[in-house]
Amino acid sequence: MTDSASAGGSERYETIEVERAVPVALVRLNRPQALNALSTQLMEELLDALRRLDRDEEVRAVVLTGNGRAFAAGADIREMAERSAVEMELEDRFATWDAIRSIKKPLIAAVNGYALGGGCELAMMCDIIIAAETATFGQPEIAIGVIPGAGGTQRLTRAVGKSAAMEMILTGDPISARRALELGLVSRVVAPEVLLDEALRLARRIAERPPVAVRLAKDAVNRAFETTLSEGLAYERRNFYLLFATEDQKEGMRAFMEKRPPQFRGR
Ligand code: DAK
Repeated sequence: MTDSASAGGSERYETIEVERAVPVALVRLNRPQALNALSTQLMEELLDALRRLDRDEEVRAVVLTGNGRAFAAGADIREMAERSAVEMELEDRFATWDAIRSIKKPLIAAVNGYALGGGCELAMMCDIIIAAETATFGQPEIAIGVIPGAGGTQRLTRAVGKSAAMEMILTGDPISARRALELGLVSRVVAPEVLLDEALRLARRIAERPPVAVRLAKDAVNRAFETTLSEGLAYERRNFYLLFATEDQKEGMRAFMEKRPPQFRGR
């Protein structure tokens, strides 16, 4: 089922498209003439859509992709070019970006083309990245006189290690999807024509799993980037115990013992 209207109204957005195909949803960045440059409006619309989908009980995973030949070629350079440091600091556009971290449901980036600068950073804010063979990843900010500002120096370094991150960030040169796979930045590379099918298939597979456990698993994995091993293990354990308070845990374990498929209800 595809139902854009009940996604909260794809028609209300000018720079993204939302397709609700329960139990998953597909969000497309839609400024192809600017290679989906991440303008303030686009980021605000994206956050609004993701928050609505996060609250939508029927949607259990979200795929994010780009229309045209880019996932996103970065933040909108035209919008930033003449800003002063004080204007940038006062506007605090990072608040929108930071808020994406609070989305609880799994986000899968289906990277169809350029994922550069903020585009690469946005992909890295997702939980899983799948790339088309034709995709390229890079942090080219150095070439325009700045550095990554939406997490690139931190998330890329954690994803690919210091040496490869330094190469990419100090040269600004992009890497291919194959290289991104070798480095562990993405989990799969597929032919461009099957990218969306693969991403949606993965989203549907996750959507079969008990939703509360999926959310708490995402939460625990993300904690690994924030804390020490012993604190992370304690955090994992609390989430593990918490799941014994869900009906889905009882259902999952009983279904196993009764040799039948489980019926998860997100409770
Ligand atoms: N911003 C604005 N427009 C862009 C753009 C961008 N990042 N990237 C491409 N475009 C536009 C081009 O200007 C062009 O527009 P027209 O001239 O047709 O009007 C159109 O998209 C097609 O691009 P090209 O003609 O350049 O296409 P090519 O195939 O020749 O080249 C390219 C493709 C991806 C190699 C090239 O477009 C390119 O180098 N783009 C810029 C890549 C880049 O430097 N990205 C990093 C931007 S800095 C922040 C959060 C995040 C960030 C900053 C602040 N806050 C919350 C405050 C992140 C910063 C960045 O990402």
